[in-house]
Amino acid sequence: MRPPGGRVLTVNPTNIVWNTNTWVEVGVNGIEAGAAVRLGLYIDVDRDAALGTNDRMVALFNLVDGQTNSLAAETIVDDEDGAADGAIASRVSYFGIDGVHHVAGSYLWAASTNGLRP
Ligand SMILES: [Ca+2]
Ligand SMILES: [Ca+2]
Repeated sequence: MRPPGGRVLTVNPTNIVWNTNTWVEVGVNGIEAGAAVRLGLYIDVDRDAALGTNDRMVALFNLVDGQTNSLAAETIVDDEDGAADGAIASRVSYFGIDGVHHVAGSYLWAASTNGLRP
């Protein structure tokens, strides 16, 4: 049974300077307990702050509510809370300023339980 309030995707922080080394927390709430979620990061090519057909995916994470990674690696994106509780608390490493996540630009996060785009 889906909790009341609907699905919510949260991102913190929502803006970083290109040379910042940090974690970006991405949360998905209001899903079925134990649900699989596809979490995508898109470059907002037309910079309209909305996911459209011109925007391109640059990262995709397949997550399951309640599953952490078997390697116990901090940098592998998973459900940090480890509980099948209808919420995924993930975090993405933005450490290492030569990484692709540090390319200056506008990005969008999207989450879906049944496909790449919500
Ligand atoms: Ca767009
Ligand atoms: Ca969870």
